[in-house]
Amino acid sequence: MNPSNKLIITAALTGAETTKADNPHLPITPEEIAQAAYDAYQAGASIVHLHGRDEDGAATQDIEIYRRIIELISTQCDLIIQLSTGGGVGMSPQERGAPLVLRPEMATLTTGTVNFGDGVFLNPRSVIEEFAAKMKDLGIKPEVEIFDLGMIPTAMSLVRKGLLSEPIHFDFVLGVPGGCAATVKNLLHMKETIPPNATWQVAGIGRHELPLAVAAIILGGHVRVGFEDNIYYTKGVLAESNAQLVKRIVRIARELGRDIATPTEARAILGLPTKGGC
Ligand code: KMH
Ligand code: ZN
Repeated sequence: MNPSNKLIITAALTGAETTKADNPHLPITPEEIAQAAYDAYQAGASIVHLHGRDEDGAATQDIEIYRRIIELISTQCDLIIQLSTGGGVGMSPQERGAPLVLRPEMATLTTGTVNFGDGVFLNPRSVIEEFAAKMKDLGIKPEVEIFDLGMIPTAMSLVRKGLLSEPIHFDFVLGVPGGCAATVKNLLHMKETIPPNATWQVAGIGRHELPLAVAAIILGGHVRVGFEDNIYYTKGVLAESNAQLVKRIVRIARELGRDIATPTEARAILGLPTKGGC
């Protein structure tokens, strides 16, 4: 199979908003997050999207916590590590951008402001440019997070300003209350709006995670699943682990004729430098 046709699965393990009260299997400590990452890797994930939590379970962008998580994951496997610069709603840009000094292979870059439930995920132009410039300086590949349509032209304006390099990797996050609705029509429109050389994945929120993932598999995109976006396996039944959500995507993708990218293959697809396996 042409490796570029392979499916990249990102596991968004923890997020900033989900709590253990929502799903007791949510990984919170660095040890739990690293174990969840390894299990997701064994299930077929090639990227992990990480958020830190403090000892009380609250979202944190503490560098030492991220450092510990990265160290624990990297000694076990060659997963592509992607850190969040979104953090949690209400965090300052300084706090959100702090983990970039760890020079992960990837980090998120949201190119616009969006209502986020009762909060506002604030991304003024100055913050977007600051994060993009920092990632460029440090050699970090951004995953451009698109919560609404207007964020795509903003990303393209960063290319014109020399702050973002093509090919861009987009993540269409659909179904956040306040953001773009999680419909296949919206997904198709976004896919058709980005440059042909871009790569893209979908992260459907809640019950939209699975149907949009299947649409992305069919449309040649990539998929993100995990407790950050969805805590259920089926209606009313909590997922037991992030790996369980990954495994289902692997099964469906294979049935639909898409094999699963290893981290090495995912690096090739995304244009990341190669790295030793484990
Ligand atoms: N927690 C959301 C407000 C990202 O990781 O970059 C933002 C978020 C996006 O999760
Ligand atoms: Zn996130």
